[in-house]
Amino acid sequence: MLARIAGLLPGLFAGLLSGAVGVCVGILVAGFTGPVGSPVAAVAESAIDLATPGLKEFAIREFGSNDKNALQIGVLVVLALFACVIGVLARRRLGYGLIGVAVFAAVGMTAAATRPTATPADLFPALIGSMVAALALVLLTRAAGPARPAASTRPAAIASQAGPATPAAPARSSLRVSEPPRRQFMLLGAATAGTAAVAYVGGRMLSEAAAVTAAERAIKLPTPATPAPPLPDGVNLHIPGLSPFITPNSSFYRVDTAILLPQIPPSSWQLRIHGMVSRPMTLTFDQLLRRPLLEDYITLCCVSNPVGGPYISNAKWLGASLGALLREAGIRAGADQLFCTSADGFTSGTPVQTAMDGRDAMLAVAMNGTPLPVAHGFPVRTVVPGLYGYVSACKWITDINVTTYAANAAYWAQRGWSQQAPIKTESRIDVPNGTGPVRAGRTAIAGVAWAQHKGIDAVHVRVDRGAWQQARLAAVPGIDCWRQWVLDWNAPTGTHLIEARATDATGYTQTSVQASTVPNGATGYPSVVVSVVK
Ligand SMILES: Nc1nc2c(c(=O)[nH]1)N[C@H]1C(S)=C(S)[C@@H](COP(=O)(O)O)O[C@H]1N2
Ligand SMILES: [Mo]
Repeated sequence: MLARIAGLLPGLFAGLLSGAVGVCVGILVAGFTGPVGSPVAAVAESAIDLATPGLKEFAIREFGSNDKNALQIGVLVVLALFACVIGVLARRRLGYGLIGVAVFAAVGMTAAATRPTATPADLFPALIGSMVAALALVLLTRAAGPARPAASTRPAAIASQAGPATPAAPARSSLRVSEPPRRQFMLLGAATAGTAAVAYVGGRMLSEAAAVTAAERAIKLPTPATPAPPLPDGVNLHIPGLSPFITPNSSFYRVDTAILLPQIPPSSWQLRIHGMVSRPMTLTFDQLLRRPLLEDYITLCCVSNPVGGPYISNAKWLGASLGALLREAGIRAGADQLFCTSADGFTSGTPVQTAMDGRDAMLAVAMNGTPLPVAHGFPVRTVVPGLYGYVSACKWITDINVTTYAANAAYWAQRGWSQQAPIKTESRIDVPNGTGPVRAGRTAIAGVAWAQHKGIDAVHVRVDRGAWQQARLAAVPGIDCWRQWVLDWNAPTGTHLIEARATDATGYTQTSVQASTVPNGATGYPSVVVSVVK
């Protein structure tokens, strides 16, 4: 009896593993072709359609809102049993097993094809999954060696007839029964299981990402209660090579610790505000959208942006006032830090005072008129004008713990960066960029300058350490964003050093002292060496 079961084991394993890799590859393919053709889901949905009303009621009664999950588990159990049978049959005769896989394929493809929104592409998950299952079945069955349902008993019988004169036969038979499965079979089995696991995880990630993309597209952004001021004429000086006033989302700089971007469906997003507050609260995405929204042009900048570096961009943000929310929560005396946590575990520490001093600190939901791209924090992030990103711009935010700086150090503060980090008044030269020669004669030296929440009052440029010349400033809609500037230059031939410096509205002029980015932002004049030719 035991021997008989042991004899079935390779077949059972081969069947189960083939079925598993087939289903998982199907899920992976559905990650590309869309959820409609995902094999288990399609079969489960078809089962619902075929079920009698009485059966449906039973399922809803017994499993409640979990009825769909229960059904998918049911489909998987049936599938597993079927796969076992296929595996055992395949050891008798490979053809039988393959017919079984074809039945699998037919059921899966029929289920997918009859979904109301099915397209031809939805046939691929079941088709490709079944092909992979068939391949696995062939390989595993071959590696398992010849079937011996009878062989496990028969040699012993022969041996007993043969008597003690032929001891080799019973020895061989007992060896066969207890023989460890062949190495090749084990290795193939492990490889199949590994493939199934990788396909499953990959498929799930793809379908989650697709679901989030769909949810993102479906969001209808409310009109802001406090719209951004109209963009004045002349925010763009229209100089080739100069950074546009608004950075398109696709070229907005990105800095984060995420290897895989968090995929958060807005329907499951929640923000908890707790800690040193009188009225802790939890907010859903819909509740956030129903609040009066404000809109502002805010330039985000990374503390690790070197002088002249690229980690700075400007966008029009839309979001709910962070200050208003905090007032509703009621900040208790002594709290000085908003310890914000992202869905991926990153943390940032924003000063309570800055978030509540009336500037446009917000829980942003949109960027340049579209919902936040996933890479920039979908569905919700903080944006606080005037502070470097690591202390103000928590993407994928899910939690705000109102606390103190003494009690909690956020992600980068634990790694040697300052707990408080206002953005330093800085400028950058975009044109000329120093990568190629410039023609002698009239040309533009142009760039951007920023002093968020202070405003830029002047930019000066000097060539070859000569006198500082005042640049012409572009228009700006407010003080939270960067400002373009230009100086007309009559360029003489030769190699020249161009430097710039910005002065903000508090009267402070950016320092010439060079500091590195650690611990709270780089300083020094931006400079470009340019060769001017005839
Ligand atoms: N969740 C999360 N939020 C984050 C970060 C991060 O690593 N994870 N990086 C911060 C840093 S250092 C910066 S400069 C800004 C950059 O925002 P962006 O990628 O949208 O430009 O996001 C901040 N928010
Ligand atoms: Mo940053």
